[in-house]
Amino acid sequence: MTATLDLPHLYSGKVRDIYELGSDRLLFVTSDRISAFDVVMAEAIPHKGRVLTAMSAFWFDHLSDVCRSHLVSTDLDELPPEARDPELAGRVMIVRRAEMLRIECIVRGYLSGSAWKEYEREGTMHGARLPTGLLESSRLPEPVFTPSTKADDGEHDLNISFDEAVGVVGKELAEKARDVSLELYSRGADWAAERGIIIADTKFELGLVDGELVVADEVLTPDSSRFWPAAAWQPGSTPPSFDKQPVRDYLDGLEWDKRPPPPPLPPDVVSATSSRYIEAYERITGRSFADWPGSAVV
Ligand code: Q0Z
Repeated sequence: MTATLDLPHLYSGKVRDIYELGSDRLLFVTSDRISAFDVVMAEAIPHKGRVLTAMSAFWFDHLSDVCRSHLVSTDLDELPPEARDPELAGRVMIVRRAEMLRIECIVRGYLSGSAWKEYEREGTMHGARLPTGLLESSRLPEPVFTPSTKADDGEHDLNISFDEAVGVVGKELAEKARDVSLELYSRGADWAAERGIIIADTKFELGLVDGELVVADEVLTPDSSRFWPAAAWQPGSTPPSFDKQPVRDYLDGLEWDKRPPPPPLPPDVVSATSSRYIEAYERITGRSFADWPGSAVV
């Protein structure tokens, strides 16, 4: 499924690959791969790469008054002819090459994951005291910017204080990054909440293009955020993730030590997961996924 493109390769993540398109542009290709418990599954989730691409494109446009983005085009026809593989339709993004900030801009609206673990132990989140009596998955009094530094491959990112973020990117940029991240999250989370999806937390990757701050990478997708079905949210427990729940449920019922190789996923788990991704896209955008490029490709 990974098309080996005849372009200079720049990076690969678990589910995405970046190629160079000249000196100031990059090509993002999002695959249908899925990870659970930090392990990439053997099976692809049909349409997942296209859903994530479509959702990021929606948010970039919807939130363009908050911050410009790196997105130039999702149109396959704008690629060099030799790269126009129909198999890539709907899951490519031509982007401006940015000078990436060396911090991860995380915003949390709900108490979950590592933030909940810290609060449980210390009564703090990211070192700052929170009100007592919050539960796992509680909504925070207000969204909080909790930056981290990019760790080396395979390592977990490290939480840093706002002052440490200032040390990495400077005061002016750190303040801009914080303000933009909080506004992107608040606007996106309010929008999604009206459509039955809680975005509990998210990670933005910001960069500079010609000295201007832009939002890069993917934005407010299930892969960069925790999406919860609002109907299943109940403080005191962790709701199922909107998208990966069929995979998690299946894996939880097995005796697997969460180390590669992953167990094979049954076809019904794969197709239920695919449907969940498409449902998240359609709920958030109000658009039919059938209208996104590549749907007709067999
Ligand atoms: C994004 C990442 C991925 C591994 C670099 N517009 C940009 N200009 C320059 N660099 C980047 C971007 Cl978005 C950039 N990442 C994150 C994405 C695989 C790492 F698909 N790294």
